[in-house]
Amino acid sequence: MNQKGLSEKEVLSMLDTASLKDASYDNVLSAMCTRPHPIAVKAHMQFIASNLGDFGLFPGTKELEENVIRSIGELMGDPCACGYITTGGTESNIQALRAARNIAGRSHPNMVVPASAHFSFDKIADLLGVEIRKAGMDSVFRADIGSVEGLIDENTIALVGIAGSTEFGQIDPMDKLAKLALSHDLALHVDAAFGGFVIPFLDKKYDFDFSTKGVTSITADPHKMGLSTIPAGGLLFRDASCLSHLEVDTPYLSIRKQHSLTGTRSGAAVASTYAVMTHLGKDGYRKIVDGCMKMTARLVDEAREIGVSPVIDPVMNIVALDVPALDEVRKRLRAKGWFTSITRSPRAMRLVIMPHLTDEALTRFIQDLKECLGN
Ligand code: 0PR
Repeated sequence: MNQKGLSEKEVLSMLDTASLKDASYDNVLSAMCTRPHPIAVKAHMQFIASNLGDFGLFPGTKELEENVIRSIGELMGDPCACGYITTGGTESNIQALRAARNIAGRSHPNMVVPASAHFSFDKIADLLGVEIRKAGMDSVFRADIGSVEGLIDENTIALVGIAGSTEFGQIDPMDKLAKLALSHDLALHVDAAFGGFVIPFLDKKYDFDFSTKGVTSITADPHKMGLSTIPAGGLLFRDASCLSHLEVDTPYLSIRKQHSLTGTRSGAAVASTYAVMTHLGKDGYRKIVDGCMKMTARLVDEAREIGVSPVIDPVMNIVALDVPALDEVRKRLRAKGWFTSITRSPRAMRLVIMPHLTDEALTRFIQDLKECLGN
């Protein structure tokens, strides 16, 4: 740190230099985050000093959080669900499994997740001392129910289902996982970090939320397709008593107990989520999801025209394209400014069609892809 501070102008100019090095999202096809909605940014700034870690000081923000949880709960099939706004999918997944572990009280606990689970579950295994068992996939990259069942034993505390898998955007057969969970008396956590703000707005209906009996907790992130600001994750439990299994005593705060993983936590992200959800409403989100799905369909059609097929028919706005000479093509696309990512098995080009993508950008991408393939 400098001994003497620099002027505001100097500092802001340094920030400009740094921000110019960052991706602008225009050419980003690898991210599950996007530019937040302008009203989310305004709300975030208004609540920039609010700390829900000590919510006795911020009852107004706390009310907004209760409202937001009710709205997300309603979207997830249970307006009475309880929970809180986390820092993102990782924290929500950690807390859901922590509650399940504490409730089950096994000495050598294990969880059964599909092989498609996000890497946050590897962190959970390490942090919580819960063995991770990875079940196989069916031919379209959904959890194979036979494989899940085969991994359950007397020390299993929870099953995990993914609604919007990170690599393929696939939805696990939640009704079947729920039946398994109920018959073995296990928690069923649904990771809808991405899909939570997509699936309710798709034309096709899927079992994935609290309307399916047996689903005990859900992750659904406002800072992904919810268009809120970072860090805004959603964690919901069907049963309010689950939160008490996460509580610690906080004798010197304005509140007696705390159930969040972090101490100090952003009230700004809560206000931002409240603002964007209230402003867009279900119709607004449907329009956004419709737009992303139309672009996804166009991408698949036009990729097929240049000889590239998707690994599966996309369920949501995530496409895995079976591109020959994948590494070389991605390198060439990168040189043209595009950010793409990959799936692990099979290796394919993974593209996430977020609301920041425009039809014009998609036209340029297809043209560039065609050139990079050497067609
Ligand atoms: N669950 C699922 C299904 C996810 O896809 C992700 C993140 C998480 C949990 C964890 O969420 P947080 O990152 O909020 O803790 N999926 C993206 C991924 O790993 C996150 C991401 C977002 C990556 C933007 C890159 C990026 O630019 O691919």
